[in-house]
Amino acid sequence: MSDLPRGDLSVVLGAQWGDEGKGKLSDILCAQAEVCARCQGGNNAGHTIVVGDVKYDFHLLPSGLINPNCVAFVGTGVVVHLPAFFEELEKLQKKGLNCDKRLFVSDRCHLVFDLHQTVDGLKELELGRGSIGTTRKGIGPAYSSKASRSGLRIHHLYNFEDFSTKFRVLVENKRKRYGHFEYDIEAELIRYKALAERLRPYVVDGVWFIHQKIKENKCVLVEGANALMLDLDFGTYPYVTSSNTAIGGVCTGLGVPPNKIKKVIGVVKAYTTRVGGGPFPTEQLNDIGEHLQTVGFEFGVTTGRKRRCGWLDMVVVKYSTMINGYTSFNVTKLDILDQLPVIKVAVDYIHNGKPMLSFPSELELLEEIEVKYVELPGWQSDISKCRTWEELPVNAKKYIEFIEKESGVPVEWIGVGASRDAMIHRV
Ligand code: 2SA
Ligand code: GDP
Ligand code: MG
Repeated sequence: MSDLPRGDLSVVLGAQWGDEGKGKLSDILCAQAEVCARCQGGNNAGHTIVVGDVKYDFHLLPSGLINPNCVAFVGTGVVVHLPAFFEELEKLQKKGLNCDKRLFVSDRCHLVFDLHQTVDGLKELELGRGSIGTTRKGIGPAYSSKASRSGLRIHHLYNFEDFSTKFRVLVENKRKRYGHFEYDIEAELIRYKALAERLRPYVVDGVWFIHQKIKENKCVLVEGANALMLDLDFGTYPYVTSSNTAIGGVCTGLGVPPNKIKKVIGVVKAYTTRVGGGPFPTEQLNDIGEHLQTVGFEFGVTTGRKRRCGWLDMVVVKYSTMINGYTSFNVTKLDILDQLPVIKVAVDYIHNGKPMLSFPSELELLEEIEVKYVELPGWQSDISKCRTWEELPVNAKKYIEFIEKESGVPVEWIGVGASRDAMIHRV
């Protein structure tokens, strides 16, 4: 087990378009971490963790909950749909997790209402063929309310008269913009009054809470959701989510200074997947894509949608590395490449005969590029039982070393299967 720093933050971030396996690594590291915090996103996220015969799906709550010694914290930058919060908690409890006194939520978190989910659907309809392909969990509209200063935060629930006034204004403003839609305001207010009381034991001053843990010299792990290429500023805008999924989101979402971040582990799937709309230069709309989708069982954890699949893209990984400053990588799902005789990796985007400097801002340019690949030999053997670097076939080692050489980032962890133990740790 790698040593996580005490009194400082370690961060797990997705380096591509999400679903790299952040949940699995977070769970493993939470054997050591005493606090597992989410800092952005909401229940659009989907993190699957397999422990023995039990499969857990996390959406809004931190994966650290599986480990009984770990406290879970939903930080300020997360947008919280309260019915989903309790639904997920109940599901986990039914699976035998005791979450008593170890789940906390920041009083400054913005709330996602069913209203935001309705608007999410209406916006997608308006966009038609150019729709983003959101999870329809109301994430974008909730962050829009926050940015336009008309959102409601958890602490507002405890001054219910004021909350009710603000809530009515919020609904009416959305009706002005989208036309009348059915929404029973009074019934919703009754529901939220009860939800507020149910939530009370979980609510903490989010800034004080995280700083207290730091002061107590606790080992704190931040579990990123979504991924760099879905970041609101640095992703493939507008085909992104509405939060800062990059390293900056850790500071803004928890209220901690950057000098408290000591370790940033980038999770890189050994190939690339994307769910929803938007550009994907190495996508394989052919037998290879289907092979990766089927063997990798690439379905959305939140929506059940099929994920689009393609080759590993080092242009993306290097761009992601510049922004997030990874101290090491976890390469996941290497086992999914087991059967392939040849594996391709994108190393450059060629535009007008020249390699582009990096991943471009203008998505239109991506339609004019040619992707330059290198071909690496496959290993064509089952690596799912390998538990040490030495046990990996030589071509699998070469694949990992190629990623290290191209990115300049050491690969510390290698995933060879879905279960918790199917991980190689290079020390
Ligand atoms: P949203 O709902 O506003 O955040 O959608 C905006 C874009 O962000 C993508 N997005 C995701 N991409 C990968 N995984 C996510 N979580 C689930 C999973 C997704 C699922 O783990 O599989 O079940 O479909 C996630 N959440 C948001 C989304 O596809 C849009 O492209
Ligand atoms: P996250 O959103 O980044 O946490 O990833 P997801 O949970 O959405 O998707 C990753 C999927 O791959 C999950 O079903 C994991 O159980 C699975 N997984 C993670 N690592 C590995 C691995 O190394 N090999 C295999 N075969 N599956 C993995
Ligand atoms: Mg996921």
